[in-house]
Amino acid sequence: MILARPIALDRSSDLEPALVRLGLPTPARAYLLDKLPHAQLLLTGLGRPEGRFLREACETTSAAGLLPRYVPGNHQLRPGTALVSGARDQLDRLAQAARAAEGMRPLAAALERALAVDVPPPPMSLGERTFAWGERTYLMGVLNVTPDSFSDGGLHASPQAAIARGLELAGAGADLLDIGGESTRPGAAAVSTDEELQRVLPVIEELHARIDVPLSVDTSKSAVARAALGAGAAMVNDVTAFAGDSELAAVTAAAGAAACLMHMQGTPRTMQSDPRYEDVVAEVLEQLQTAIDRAEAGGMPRVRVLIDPGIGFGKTPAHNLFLLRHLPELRVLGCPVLVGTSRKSFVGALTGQKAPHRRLFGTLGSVAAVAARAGADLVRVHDVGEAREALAVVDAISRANDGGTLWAPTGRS
Ligand code: HH2
Repeated sequence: MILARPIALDRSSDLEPALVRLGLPTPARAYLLDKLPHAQLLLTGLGRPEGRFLREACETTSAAGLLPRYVPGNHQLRPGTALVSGARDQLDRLAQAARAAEGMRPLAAALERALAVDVPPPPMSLGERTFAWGERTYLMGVLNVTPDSFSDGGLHASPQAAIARGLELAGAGADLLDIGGESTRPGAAAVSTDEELQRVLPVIEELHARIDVPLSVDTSKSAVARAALGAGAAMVNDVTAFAGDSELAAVTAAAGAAACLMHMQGTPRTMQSDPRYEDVVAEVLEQLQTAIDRAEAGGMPRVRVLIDPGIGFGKTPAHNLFLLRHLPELRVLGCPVLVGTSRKSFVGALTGQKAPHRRLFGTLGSVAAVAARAGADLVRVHDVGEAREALAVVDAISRANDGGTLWAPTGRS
């Protein structure tokens, strides 16, 4: 029987079983993997010299550049943009040519980062644990010590209840706990530094003494972060991405802690009134890069930074879905990607569940989708045990490295 089948290609190595089936030995497979798969790179922010360089370099490397002459009808592209397409070896040569050309270093760096999206960020130590990004999807458990959080407000508002919940989340398999004392839901009331400290500090102290799960403090205030880091927290999760409190980056850096920098359009008070983007992925990327620059200016090493597209923070349901589908593109920044979809309103809109605590199944669907697309390194969830089970299956399917044992004929190299 003649069979023709398309091959599911998430990454170029997905083609390898087909090349084995063709009977090709290792060197030939490696050669073809460089030649066959094509990538499309969208470039923005180019100056005239870069545009000129790309036009010429695309000729010599045989990569195709979508420059005006390739566009039917000779439409003008927006200045500063290009779409470059080619096989892996052509794009590598293009990046090398940029590296060697005068004044093209920023272009070379951008191309190199785009070509390295499949390479996981370096492992990160948090407290006693090491997060080996790429091996599996890690789980951050949400612990809100607030009366008004959208999903669990008031449930663990006393220190005792919050500590008990933290122990429960740790027991359910959380890799990290995110402890917050101020709700970020649209329209939430602001909380004073003293009040926020009173809420989170006893919980962080006690959990740090009792469990070895690293703790993250969900705050935008440097005074809260300083106290929390002093009490044993290993990470600062700031929804303003260091744009709110100018001391926060330096405080985080001085403690040697990690930081999660999240994208948000507007402020929690206004963000959902009429969010607009022309290109949501590009705008999120640009703002996250600016946030990383702020972190570095405050003394933080890039390898201690995680990024987060900020699902539901100044985004319509359509923006959220588009971003989640394009999550792998955020990898060009080279930082681990954290995603928080848990119980959020877009899940409610899709499932018809108005009450946030009824959004578990929809949440698990979103967690499975972002983990399977290999776009998320860490997912922030309220229901840790349930997400752990879902991820055990999703990761086994989507990330499993079978080492070639299923399809490589034995005895052949
Ligand atoms: N979402 C919330 C709060 N903090 N931090 C990051 N990095 N990413 C997120 O998506 C994120 C976050 C909102 O969820 P929750 O903590 O449950 O609610 P509230 O802010 O009302 O306490």
